[in-house]
Amino acid sequence: MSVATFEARVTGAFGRQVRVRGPDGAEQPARPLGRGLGIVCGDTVRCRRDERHGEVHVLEVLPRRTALYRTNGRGGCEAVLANLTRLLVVIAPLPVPDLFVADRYLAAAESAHIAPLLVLNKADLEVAAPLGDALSGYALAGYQRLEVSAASGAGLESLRAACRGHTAALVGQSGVGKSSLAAQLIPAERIEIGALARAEEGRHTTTASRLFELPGGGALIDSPGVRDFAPALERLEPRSLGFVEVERLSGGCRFLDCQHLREPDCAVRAGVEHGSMHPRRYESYRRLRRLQHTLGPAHERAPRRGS
Ligand SMILES: Nc1nc2c(ncn2[C@@H]2O[C@H](COP(=O)(O)OP(=O)(O)O)[C@@H](O)[C@H]2O)c(=O)[nH]1
Ligand SMILES: [Mg+2]
Ligand SMILES: [Zn+2]
Repeated sequence: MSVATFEARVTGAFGRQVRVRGPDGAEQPARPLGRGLGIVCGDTVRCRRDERHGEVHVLEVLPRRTALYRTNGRGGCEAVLANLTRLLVVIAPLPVPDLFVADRYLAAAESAHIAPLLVLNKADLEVAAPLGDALSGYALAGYQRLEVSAASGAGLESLRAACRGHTAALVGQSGVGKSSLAAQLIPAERIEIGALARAEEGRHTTTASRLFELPGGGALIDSPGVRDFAPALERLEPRSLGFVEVERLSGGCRFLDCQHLREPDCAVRAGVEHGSMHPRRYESYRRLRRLQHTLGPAHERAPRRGS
């Protein structure tokens, strides 16, 4: 007896609760067969329909084109989203931005070869001087920026164009307006807005990333907001940790393995002094290096047993 299998796209994964969209376009729950498949939103999976129980089983995860990785609680590396071709790093004047989060997403995207785009939402609100200054740092690094407003509709056409044909994901702090933007781009879907604001008041939440088909082709993932994002450090470019301007400048450093901290003749530090890298971005880079030093060697020298 042969049982037909089919390929499907994972539209949501939360623990062992997985949703897939099959070739017929219908979204349905699916059950992973076996543990440790590590299915994430955006994955392509091979499925089989179990007619007797009226279920869909996930048999395997097909090779990923790209993956966004983070450090999990145990210092290990885990995929968060798969097969992205664009990362929309969303920031806003309110809530008060933590740009280190944005920097880390940008670094992870760069290292994973996912095209990043900085999206300044809530363009209807005033940009305070410190944010304006930080934005100039991103421009200096070479990041393209879209200014949009989910509230007024400004800039949404450009955002739509930037997503067309891509598998794009909206990431960033809670409250910046990721779900509001997703709701604008996919009006046919019911997307909950402000859901995480409530979750942060202490309730547990089952909010997970969700993938939607874009009307003009392509897919958009709305991801839950985060307070922090720790990229998987072993996946970052060793020389620059995924900071594009560090990558550019580091060619001039005296040492090939320069970490751009205290080494003599460091072209990156010189670049910061001469205004070719924004000091805030450099501070962000240093923090990520420090995180690498705290997590990295300790983790290698003393592997935890039994965990
Ligand atoms: N003023 C303004 N508020 C917005 C805009 N976009 C979203 N918001 C508000 O910001 C809050 C958080 O939005 P939400 O989409 O849930 O953010 P998320 O946590 O990033 O998904 C909600 O109260 C939205 O109404 C915008 O463009 N301008
Ligand atoms: Mg949201
Ligand atoms: Zn250097």
